[in-house]
Amino acid sequence: MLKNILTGMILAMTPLGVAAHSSSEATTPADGATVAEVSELSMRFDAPMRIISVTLTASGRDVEIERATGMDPTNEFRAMPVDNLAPGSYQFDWRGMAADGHPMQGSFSFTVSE
Ligand SMILES: [Cu+2]
Repeated sequence: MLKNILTGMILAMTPLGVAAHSSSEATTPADGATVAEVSELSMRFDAPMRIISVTLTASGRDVEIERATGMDPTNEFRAMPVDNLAPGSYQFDWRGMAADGHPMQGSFSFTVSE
C-alpha cells in the first residue's frame, strides 16, 4: 500500500509521468548517425534499466553482437559487434525493464559508410 501511494506522488510531480520511466538519453553510434566503423554499441539511461534483450539487424537480417553488460540494471549498456560491420543501414532494438517494473523498449538506427 505504501509503495502505491509513493508511486502516485512521484507520478503527480512528473509531467505526463514520462520521466517516471528511465529512458535512453544517448546512444553510440548516435541515432541517425553515419559512421565509418563501429567498435562499440552503447546506450545511456537516466535511471537504471535491466536490459533483457538486444538485437542488431541489417536490412532485417540479424547481426551477431556480444553483450559487455550483464543482466543487472544499469545506467550504461554496452555491446560489441562480433565482426566488423559491413557498409549499410543498421537498426538496434532493445527490450528492458525500468526500475518501477514496467517493460520498456526502444531502438536506434545508424549507417556504416562505404
Ligand atoms: Cu513505469
